[in-house]
Amino acid sequence: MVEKSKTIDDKYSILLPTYNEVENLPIIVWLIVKYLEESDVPFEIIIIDDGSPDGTQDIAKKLQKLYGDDKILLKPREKKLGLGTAYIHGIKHATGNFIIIMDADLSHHPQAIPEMIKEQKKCDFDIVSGTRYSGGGGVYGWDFKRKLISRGANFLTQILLRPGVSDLTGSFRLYKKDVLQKLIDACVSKGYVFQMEMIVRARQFNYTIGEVPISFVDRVYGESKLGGSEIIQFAKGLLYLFATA
Ligand SMILES: Nc1nc2c(ncn2[C@@H]2O[C@H](COP(=O)(O)OP(=O)(O)O)[C@@H](O)[C@H]2O)c(=O)[nH]1
Ligand SMILES: [Mg+2]
Repeated sequence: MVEKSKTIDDKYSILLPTYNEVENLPIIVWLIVKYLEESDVPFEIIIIDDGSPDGTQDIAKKLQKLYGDDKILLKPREKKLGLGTAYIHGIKHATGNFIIIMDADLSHHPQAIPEMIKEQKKCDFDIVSGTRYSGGGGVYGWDFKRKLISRGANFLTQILLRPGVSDLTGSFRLYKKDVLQKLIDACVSKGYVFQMEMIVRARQFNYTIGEVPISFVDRVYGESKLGGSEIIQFAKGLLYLFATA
């Protein structure tokens, strides 16, 4: 539970990028609303849908009617333009002073959000990262290959860049808005490696980072967009960071 606090001005903008998440969107939105209302924190959900052919936007419109257009903001784009730019697009419309980024496919459970908020307040952290690789965190439903890729990517990055954060490739995080904006401006990579570059750059800028253990559950509905080309891109991005950071 997040304490009813003195910082009444804090507001949390949750960015939900979606591509073909028609089954997942109503559930994730319901869960976010439930946990944040229980915690009594001001928030808004910004849905960035990239022209999903499965009707995700129709569902998003219904959810907006249901919860109100102050709680659900729809900022769609014409076609699939990638996750990195979806965040940049979403941030432009955020009215909160904190941004939470998470996947819409139910891999990230909204119950961790109040914990991230609490952790942030503890030391006024610039960033709080959900971690699958320390404390009670974990990964469920991935096959061996996917686990190996994720672990391997984290391991390699730890060795090469020593960022001091246990989960580098995860994408369930809370940022101060101005911090996220600066990091996005500084980051050069696109795709899977983007999350890792954000943390590496955060270290360069001496931002403070807290961690909250999360359980990551593989998506039940729909398909992952991680493919072989993403893995190659990740390796290239890592080497680039190693050479320049
Ligand atoms: N707006 C937008 N969202 C995307 C795009 N690609 C993936 N997503 C969303 O980003 C989140 C993570 O994608 P996902 O395929 O689950 O990646 P994985 O968890 O690494 O397999 C999900 O909510 C997707 O719907 C994109 O090009 N545009
Ligand atoms: Mg996923």
